[in-house]
Amino acid sequence: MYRPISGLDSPRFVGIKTFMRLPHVTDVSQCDAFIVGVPFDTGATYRVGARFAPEAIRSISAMLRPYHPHHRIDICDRISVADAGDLTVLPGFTEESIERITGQLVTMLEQSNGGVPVVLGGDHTVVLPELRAQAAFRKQKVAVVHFDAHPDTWDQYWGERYTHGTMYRRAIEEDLIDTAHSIQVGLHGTLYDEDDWGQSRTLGFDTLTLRESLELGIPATIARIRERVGDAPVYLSLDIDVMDPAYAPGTGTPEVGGYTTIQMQDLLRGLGGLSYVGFDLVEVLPQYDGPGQITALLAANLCWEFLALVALRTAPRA
Ligand SMILES: [Mn+2]
Repeated sequence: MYRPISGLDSPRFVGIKTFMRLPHVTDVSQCDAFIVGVPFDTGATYRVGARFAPEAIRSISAMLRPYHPHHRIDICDRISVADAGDLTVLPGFTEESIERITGQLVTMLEQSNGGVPVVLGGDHTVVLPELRAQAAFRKQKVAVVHFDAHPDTWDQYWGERYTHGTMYRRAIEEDLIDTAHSIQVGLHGTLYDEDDWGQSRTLGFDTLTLRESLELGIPATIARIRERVGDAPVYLSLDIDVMDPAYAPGTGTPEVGGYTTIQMQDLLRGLGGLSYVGFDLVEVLPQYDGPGQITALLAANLCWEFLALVALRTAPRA
């Protein structure tokens, strides 16, 4: 059973930076969940630099403690979590990277017998190999809860079909997503066309724009997500650009008018009890981050909420 080094035992600035001061392992067979970096950013259409996100998130994640005061659980009493390091990627070679990321994730899913990966992106392209790996391991498609400013269901950018703005369309074409139980939440920002959001609904996603979500309120947004997902195995993917740039300036394609930190904490805290198979936190760009590493700090804390969601579905160990 892996758990983090406590800041009561040694100061939190001491030591090599793994996520939350968890043990670094190369074998995830003893993990209920594992942190894994996927530092791939060749799929980005504007700013690049998410390849440096895993190290930035890990660095500030030394601040995290194991007890969750809202859920009233010690996350690490309930689940064994370790930091599995980073996957190998090929910068500049998107399709080859997707193949390699898929293979490495399948190995980890097999080794951990379905342990839950919490992926530190990387740009959002990495969701395609994540979903390919889940489908290969589970022999079934999974539902997706997708928090993002953007639908990421465009068909192509400049004739290129594999980018961080097109991979949800590719995933649906490959029949990796149970769209009937999937939802995109938080869509906002300027569009190319009136149909930019409608194309996601045409492909089968339910959608809640940021405005619709705020008009419903957070509790009703939670209810809409829970009702949509039901009992389906579900992958939760969070693009940090769903947040307002005031809270998360360090991202590749920022859009003004997103969620606040507290709204997103409340959303995630309302989503316990779903059948999670994996998570990702993508599109953090440390070189555009604000003072105090606020984007990386937020990202680390949202990943901690993901671990709590894994812990909530698991009974305490004897
Ligand atoms: Mn995205």
